[in-house]
Amino acid sequence: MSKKYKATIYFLTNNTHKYEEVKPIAEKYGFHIKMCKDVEKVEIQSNDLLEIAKYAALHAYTKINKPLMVEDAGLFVHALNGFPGPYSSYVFKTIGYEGILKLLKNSSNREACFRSAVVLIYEPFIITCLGETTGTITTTPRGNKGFGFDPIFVPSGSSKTFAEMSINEKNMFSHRAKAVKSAFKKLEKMLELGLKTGISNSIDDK
Ligand code: ITT
Repeated sequence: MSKKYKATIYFLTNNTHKYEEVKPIAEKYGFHIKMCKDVEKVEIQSNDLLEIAKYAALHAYTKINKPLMVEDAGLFVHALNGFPGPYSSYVFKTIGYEGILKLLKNSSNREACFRSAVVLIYEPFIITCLGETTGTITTTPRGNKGFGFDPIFVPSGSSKTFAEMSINEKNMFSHRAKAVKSAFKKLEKMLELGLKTGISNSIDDK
């Protein structure tokens, strides 16, 4: 690592797109982020994204004992009473975004939102943050960037789908960027306070 970072944070995810989105944000706050695939991400069944992320983070932390971040997200479609929400991963694998478009075929209500829950463990701190982006579901898919439901989601304030945006553009709107930014902001504050009070005597890489 040539640049001087405040610390390395292990990002527990199998999704390279998520890693690519989070990396520039982490670096802006001075943290080096490393994708961590060698520890299992245990996903409990819950309606609450934060509960899912918390369990996965605590479970992984007992294995790696290093600064760690977990992020869980989902698409919540209003006309479908919030479906697929926390089941987004399974729904994407089974019916894909085409399935969501079919379910909404006769619906004039295209409102939806993406939600993200982040858990960041950096001893002695456990930081949790939420991010939400409202928007609409298109009638046909557009764009070939990103992943998951990106081709059918247009965030409020833009006319492009997430799949038509570069990572930097998506990060200006996304649920993930909002949650991750506030997590790093909080961590920065905690570390400053810790240093001032002498609670934490080192912010070097562990
Ligand atoms: P992990 O390894 O980090 O769990 P994942 O792809 O399973 O990666 P999530 O559980 O956070 O990610 O998200 C569940 C699904 O929701 C994901 O598979 C996508 O289909 C969808 N999703 C989440 N965030 C998205 C985004 O920013 N854009 C498009 N689809 C998204």
